[in-house]
Amino acid sequence: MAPIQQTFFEVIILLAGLWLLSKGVRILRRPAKTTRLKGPESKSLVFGNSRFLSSQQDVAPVLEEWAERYEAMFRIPEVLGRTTIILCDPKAIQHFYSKETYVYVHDALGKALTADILASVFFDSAYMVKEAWDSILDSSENGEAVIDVQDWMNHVALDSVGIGGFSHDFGTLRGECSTIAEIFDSFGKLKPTVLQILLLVLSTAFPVLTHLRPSKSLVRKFKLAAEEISMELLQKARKEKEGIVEGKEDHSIIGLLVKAASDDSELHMSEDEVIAQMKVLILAGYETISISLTWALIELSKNQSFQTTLREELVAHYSKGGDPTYDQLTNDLPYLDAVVHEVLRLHAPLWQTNRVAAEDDIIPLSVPIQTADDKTVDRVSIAAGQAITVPIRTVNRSISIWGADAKEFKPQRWLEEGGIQEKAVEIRGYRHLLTFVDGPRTCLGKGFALTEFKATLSVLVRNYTFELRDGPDTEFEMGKTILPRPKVSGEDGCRMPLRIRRVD
Ligand code: HEM
Ligand SMILES: *[C@@H]1O[C@H](CO)[C@@H](O)[C@H](O)[C@H]1NC(C)=O
Ligand SMILES: *[C@@H]1O[C@H](CO)[C@@H](O)[C@H](O)[C@H]1NC(C)=O
Ligand SMILES: CC(=O)N[C@H]1CO[C@H](CO)[C@@H](O)[C@@H]1O
Repeated sequence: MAPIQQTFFEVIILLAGLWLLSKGVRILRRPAKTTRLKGPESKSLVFGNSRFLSSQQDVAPVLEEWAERYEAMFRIPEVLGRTTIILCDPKAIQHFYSKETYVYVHDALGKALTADILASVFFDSAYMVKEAWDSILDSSENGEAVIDVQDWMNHVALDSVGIGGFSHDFGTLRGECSTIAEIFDSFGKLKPTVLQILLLVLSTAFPVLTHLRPSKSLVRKFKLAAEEISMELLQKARKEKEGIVEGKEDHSIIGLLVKAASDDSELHMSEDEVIAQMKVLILAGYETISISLTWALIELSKNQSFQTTLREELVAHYSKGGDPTYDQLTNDLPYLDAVVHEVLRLHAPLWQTNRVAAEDDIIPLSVPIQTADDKTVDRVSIAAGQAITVPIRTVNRSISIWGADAKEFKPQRWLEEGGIQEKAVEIRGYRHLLTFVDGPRTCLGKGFALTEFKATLSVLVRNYTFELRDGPDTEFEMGKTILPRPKVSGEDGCRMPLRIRRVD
């Protein structure tokens, strides 16, 4: 940004801040009782460190370095004098997640999501990808093709969440256009405009504005499209329930929710609540899965030995019969399981959880820290209103927690005895990972996600070899969509070109 623009921004933001202050918003007030923690100096009077952090490609190493330089619990100055506290201490994180309150709607959605997952939905999607790739390879002369796997994984993720989530076939794998898919795609192609950058910075100060990121009109379009689809699906599900549509019972997540919404049920979910949950499903189940699958294919392409080991395990399994069942995906394919968990550890699609303390609290620590006043403490007071962040990505890749090879993709660590360091075992989340978050607010789609992840990889890796288009030295960077996505450094859009061949 040019210096003049920068000054202009600072003035605008200062004015906006002063205006809100005059409206009685208590943003400059430092929470009175929060323990004074160490942390980096403020880089800007107005922005604190917010703009510095949002200009970073990857904040994880920055936060890891700060945790090392200051303490495993430290504070960051943010916009207009606010602060955020960052938790990297396992005990503190466990306390933080376990304290969250249960929300009632979650309960119903959670039950529906864990009911019985039909792996066949995911195999159907995977075989549709196979069909499409086979026909691409059939028309290529040398039996190889470069394809954008990111785009294909978008289709897999959207179609699967549509069918598994609410019996709706978006049909993107068959080449149908979906408004939802187009909207998500356009997030990836956007270069942020000046206004969006401004909103981004403001939204870190005023969480009300968060929904304006990254583009207000796109977000509104998304909401409308999701509502339209939701209404349609709801009506369909209702008809099915009343027996107007014949055929088999609807086992989709939303089908189960609609049943929960019936009047004689104790749940009494309103139509609006069901629609809200469908939107959550599309948002929560689309980007996350698509990004993880893309990363899995990248990691397997970077080092062929991982790919070969995984393929051998799959071929051996398939030689005994057809597609693995849900139980087999969970229990009988240890290397597949290790690959999936290593991808989730290194490439957690959600980088952090942000919360504001609803009431005063005391957070215990596993290792005592020094406060800014040079006192040694093993617990930290938090005043209501204090913003707190758990940097999922930082903790998962932290050298102090995972060991010297923390930044390497190493599926073996999940299989070897003692492969997981003692400190990592203290992280109580699913398999010591924070990727799905711990406690009452844990990801409700974890089983759905793991099954989809494994089913898709098992078919694709069994049938194709993957290589990076430009060889093993390809550099990657993070593209900004709704969540950060991998892309080839310096290229436009969020594409991930890989060279595929059939396995003979
Ligand atoms: C690799 C894939 C996924 C990852 C890493 C992931 C991660 C997460 C995380 C970290 C949260 C907690 C967010 C927070 O409270 O701050 C969450 C919430 C949730 N996830 Fe997932 N998720 C994944 C896939 C899915 C899928 C496939 C579904 C559904 C089909 C799903 C459904 C949900 C729902 C319903 C919530 C609760 C949302 C809310 O509290 O409003 N997730 N997920
Ligand atoms: C690939 O992974 C194997 C197994 O961990 C390792 O021995 C090998 O050095 C790796 N190769 C490269 C190029 O990183
Ligand atoms: C492709 O994978 C399926 C299992 O998903 C397997 O049955 C089939 O034989 C594979 N085809 C080739 C050509 O390897
Ligand atoms: C956040 C975090 O765990 N940081 C650690 C990174 O690794 C160094 C070196 O092992 C530790 O000192 C930090 O505490």
